[in-house]
Amino acid sequence: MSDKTTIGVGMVGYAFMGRVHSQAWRSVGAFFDLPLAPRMAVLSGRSKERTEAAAAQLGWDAVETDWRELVRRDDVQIVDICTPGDSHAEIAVAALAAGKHVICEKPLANTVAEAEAMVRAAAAAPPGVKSMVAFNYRRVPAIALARRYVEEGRLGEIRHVRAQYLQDWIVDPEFPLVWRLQKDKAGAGALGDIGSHIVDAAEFITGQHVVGVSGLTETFIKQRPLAGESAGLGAARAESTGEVTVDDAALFIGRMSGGALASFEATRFATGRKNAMRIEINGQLGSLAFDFEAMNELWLCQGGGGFERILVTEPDHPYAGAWWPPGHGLGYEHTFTHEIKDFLEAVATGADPVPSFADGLRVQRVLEAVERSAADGGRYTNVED
Ligand code: SOE
Repeated sequence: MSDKTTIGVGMVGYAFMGRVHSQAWRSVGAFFDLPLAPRMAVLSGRSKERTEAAAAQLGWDAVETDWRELVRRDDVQIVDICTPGDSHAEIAVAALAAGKHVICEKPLANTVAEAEAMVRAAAAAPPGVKSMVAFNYRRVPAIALARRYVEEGRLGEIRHVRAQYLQDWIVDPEFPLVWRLQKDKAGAGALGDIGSHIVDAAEFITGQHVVGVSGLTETFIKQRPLAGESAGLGAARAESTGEVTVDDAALFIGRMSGGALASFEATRFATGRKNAMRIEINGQLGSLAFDFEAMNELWLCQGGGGFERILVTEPDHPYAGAWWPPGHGLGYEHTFTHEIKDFLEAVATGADPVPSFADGLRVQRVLEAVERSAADGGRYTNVED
């Protein structure tokens, strides 16, 4: 029997993100020596039958069909929000007011106004109540190592950030109108869903903020078959069609607070690219390059030579020592385990977890500036504070 203090977790939503978060909650204590032992107390979803099936499969002890009940429960101290963006703000604000710690999927919200309300709720929460937005790619060991190298000054002054997030899951015009393609549910398309990740990664690695942007967005397929019941990435199809109300792709350039020039490309139309989240940083003394499709590798150039491949699986690399012997590699799911580990440590020690809701709000402001710029023919637009 463990003598660690148990902390109850309530998770809202059980689709893709809910599944991967469940995996993280289940495994984190087995690989990291944590001050708290999470208990997967309650799962919430709208359909009782489906939530019960998901809870049984994913390892949750109880279910609720109304997230408000989950937030009210005494056996829940952490609320994990894995729903579409349209409910993030409402759930987070209620949970924080009830004194629950909150970890919320990205992007933080669907609008700047919602994100601001979440930041206010985090500031007004009882002392010691923590909140974090789940930009999981910060917890890829290679990306954390890239940040370490930049902090150590190995690249010198940063001149360029070149970031791409390339997917292709909606290239087929017959792919149905799932929630990620509806503005009222998702807030934005590729821009919010995956563009937010590369903005966060660029800011995280360089320590600079995006201060202004010039952007273009496009919706290539404007009508799609309505989605059937299961609205996941591989949803069933129906006869009638509906309007796609978000961008399929977004391209923007920007200026960073430390003087770097940046370019960002987020698209779901990069045929053949499944989850190519890539970032290259060029500095005065060297460069770094990363591609999630080879996520255990970081490429480093120093002193003007070519790039050298670093296999980021050594015990002294971020997070890697907790897992397998060198060279055995990690996957997508480990990034979530790492973020849950960092969150639990912050809850236990009283440290402020990052990325904070304020960090999430800043990303939201960048996304909104891109939308304003794109609506104005790509005019350079400041990111408002
Ligand atoms: C779909 O584009 C998606 O699942 C994103 O929502 C995730 O944040 C990303 O990690 C993978 O792709």
